[in-house]
Amino acid sequence: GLSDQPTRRGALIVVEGLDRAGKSSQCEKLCDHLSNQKQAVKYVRFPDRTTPIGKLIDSYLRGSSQLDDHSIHLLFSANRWELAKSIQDDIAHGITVIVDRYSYSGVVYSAAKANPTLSLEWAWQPEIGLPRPDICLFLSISAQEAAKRGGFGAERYENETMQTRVRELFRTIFERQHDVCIVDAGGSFDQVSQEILGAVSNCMVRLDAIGPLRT
Ligand code: DGP
Ligand code: NA
Ligand code: NA
Repeated sequence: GLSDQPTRRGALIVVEGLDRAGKSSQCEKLCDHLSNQKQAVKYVRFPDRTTPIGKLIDSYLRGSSQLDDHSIHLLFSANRWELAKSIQDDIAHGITVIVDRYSYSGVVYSAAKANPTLSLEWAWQPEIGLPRPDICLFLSISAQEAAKRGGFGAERYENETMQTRVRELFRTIFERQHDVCIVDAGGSFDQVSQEILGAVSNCMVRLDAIGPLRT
């Protein structure tokens, strides 16, 4: 009977982009949209600053502590690993998980530091085996557009030099990546959101064909 049907799994949706690209408000809109369609949905944001590891990251980002580039890189990755099991479980139970920043931010922000022993390749290693997104939406804005959206905050990485390197590295890795959907985030909120909703609904249709959550 119908009750024997396995639950259709949820999707793993990742939203990436520069600071001020509009990730968080677009994630909120996407959550609302899916909830309105009676889809179970959860929002996860990395770094998750509430865990013990997340508190170390928060202190580092606010400049209250100093850490070696490799050490902080591994903490960001550990912060994703500590939530990996719960993300997998939610997805298996039919919940779609929307993730605000993931491994792509992880490798790009660290590699942008141009530390000679912290290459993109090195930075990828601790990400291997994490749940793989069914879709990654990259919210792309130009340097000029970013500047228009207001000044930098006080956190580490919120400066012109870092943001320029981050933008270049995001472009470099996403050129090689096939399962990434590049969204022009320079348009109006509604234009951007329409593009995101369209890409996500295509992904949902393909979900059965994709099969189980990959790593
Ligand atoms: P957010 O809370 O989204 O504003 O992120 C905080 C800052 O940390 C932001 O500048 C991006 C950066 N970031 C996010 N994830 C990672 C990561 O895994 N590694 C590094 N090095 N930086 C990250
Ligand atoms: Na930030
Ligand atoms: Na941000």
